Amino acid sequence: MIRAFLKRRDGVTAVEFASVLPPLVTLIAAAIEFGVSLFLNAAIEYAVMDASRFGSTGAENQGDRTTVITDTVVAGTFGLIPREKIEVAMRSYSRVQDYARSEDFTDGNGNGAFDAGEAFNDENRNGVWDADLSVPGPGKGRNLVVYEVTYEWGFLTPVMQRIANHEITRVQVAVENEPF
Ligand SMILES: [Ca+2]
Ligand SMILES: [Ca+2]
Repeated sequence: MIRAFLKRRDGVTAVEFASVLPPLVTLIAAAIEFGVSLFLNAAIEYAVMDASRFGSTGAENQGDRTTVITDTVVAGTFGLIPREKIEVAMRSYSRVQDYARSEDFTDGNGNGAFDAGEAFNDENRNGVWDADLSVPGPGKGRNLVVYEVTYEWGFLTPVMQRIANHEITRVQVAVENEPF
């Protein structure tokens, strides 16, 4: 196409080129945004792994771990994500195999879901059936901790800014605590 463009320096080619330019620019802008968001996700995963190594010995409290994760994300993304756009949440499971598991129940009416009145095994002894067995916070030794980092990301290129002004992205990393 470029050779044809160079050979034919007439109005027709200029018009043809002008008509492919907007979709081409949009495509390039989308590719840039996609690349940057891949980079940000990788940087956040790295930050969480790094911070969880610091936290997994139990030598500090939840507040410190949150600060370390936030600091590492800010430092690792070259100022692309401002500190106030980052949220860190932690929940922990006493056993690794409890991840994404609900308390066992007897499905009396066979609808595949727990309904009030059906018998259940109250493993955490809180008197109610739980769809998720996690508790908030960084947990104890050998607990599985799920770190969830949410950040609000504004698009870099004007083309994408016209389509949408920001997106909310969530990165989850699960790490097992050291015994402590
Ligand atoms: Ca049921
Ligand atoms: Ca329960």
